[in-house]
Amino acid sequence: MTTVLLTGFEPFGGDRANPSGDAIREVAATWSGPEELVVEVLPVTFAGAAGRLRELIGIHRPDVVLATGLAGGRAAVGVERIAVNLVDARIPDNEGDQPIDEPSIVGAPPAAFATVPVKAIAARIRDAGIPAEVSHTAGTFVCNHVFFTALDAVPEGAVAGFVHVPWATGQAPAAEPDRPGSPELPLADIVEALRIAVRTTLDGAANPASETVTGDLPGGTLH
Ligand code: PCA
Repeated sequence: MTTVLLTGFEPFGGDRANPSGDAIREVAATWSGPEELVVEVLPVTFAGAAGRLRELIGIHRPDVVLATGLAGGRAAVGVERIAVNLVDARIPDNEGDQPIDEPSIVGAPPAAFATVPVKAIAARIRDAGIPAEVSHTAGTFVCNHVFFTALDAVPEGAVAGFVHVPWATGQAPAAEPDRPGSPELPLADIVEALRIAVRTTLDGAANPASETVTGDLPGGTLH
């Protein structure tokens, strides 16, 4: 049985909501298989999140690990291409920890590439009419830490990736005189984008040559 581990995050930074957690619950509620889908909402803590992810990978031995989180301020779903071995927290996590300039995993290489087909995922999400892009930084907070951990912990032969999502409609913090409001996407679009990300990864795993179809699309940035 093919198993997919899909994670999201709880709210953090004083926010009331986190669309990644809401969306993965909805993906699970509407999942019709045939693969087994395991979902879990992770804590936004450096101490807890990566350890829990390793535990889940050990229990379920997934073929695909897709972690997701909120990137408030982004307008498009971001399929992350690179995890860096760096923690530099601009704000405290949900336990008040704020590690600065530490490795995500001591002794590991400086960075790792996602092993899910990032360009194919972004292209298929866009084909569904939902804004999506390949992103080249997942930041240096808990999301990047979990992404880097997923790539380190994933079982031999399995793949891992990370998808950042914008705010869901009605959830972004209100605009202030010195700060514009953040872009939002309907939660249903975020749910659909994550479903497409999982399905595209499963299709890619079943047919590795399929990535070449979108592998030569430009997906980089000039700066
Ligand atoms: N976003 C944060 C952590 C949890 C989340 O949903 C991040 O991008 O690091």
